[in-house]
Amino acid sequence: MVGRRTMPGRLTFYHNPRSRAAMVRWMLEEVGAEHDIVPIDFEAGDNRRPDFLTINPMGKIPALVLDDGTVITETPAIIAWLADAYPAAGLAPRQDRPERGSYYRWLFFGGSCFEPALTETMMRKDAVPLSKSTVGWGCYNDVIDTLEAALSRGPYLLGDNFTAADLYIGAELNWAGMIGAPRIGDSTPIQAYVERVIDRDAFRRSMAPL
Ligand SMILES: N[C@@H](CCC(=O)N[C@@H](CS)C(=O)NCC(=O)O)C(=O)O
Repeated sequence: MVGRRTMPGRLTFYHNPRSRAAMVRWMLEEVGAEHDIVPIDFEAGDNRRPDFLTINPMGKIPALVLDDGTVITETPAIIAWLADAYPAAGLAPRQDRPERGSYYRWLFFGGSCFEPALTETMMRKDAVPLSKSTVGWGCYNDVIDTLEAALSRGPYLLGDNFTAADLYIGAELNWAGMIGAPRIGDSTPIQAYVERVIDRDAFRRSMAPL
């Protein structure tokens, strides 16, 4: 296809290990992408400096910049792009496979349902719950019920194969457990899934200090 390359060039990754960027570092390790890391120090205000705001006006990381200057933000978008850009890693079902639909489903579920439901539960503890039929994530308990049902078919969200959707959902569930979110640490299917998902060399490499 005209204008498409098979392998991306060197990537630039804006990173802080105590942030969602940790998921992208794991994904970069999974696919073996050549990249440079630009550390972002929140305390020093790096993410609010004008040069960074030209990359992401939201002042947030992770951000990935391709060698042609294209900027990708939003963790699941970066993860999905990397899975497609490095097909040899086998972390995304091909577009013509039926699993591709489920793959999109769970990637988007992470960003549009799990994350906001978790935020609502952890940060609005005493607030009146938002209308379940109006907010896109319904409610936290429905989100967790849905994930537990999906994981009970396991070992992975799409069946036998680990995909980038597992990396994202698994990492988010792992993080939710660490911050003491309800129904995570005491859920047998969720804990078994998290342990399975993070038992990977690329995850261990991504945890090494830089
Ligand atoms: N929707 C974004 C959220 C990114 C985000 O909120 N990043 C946080 C760190 S986990 C951040 O950069 N916070 C710094 C700030 O907003 O000042 C994603 O999924 O990547």
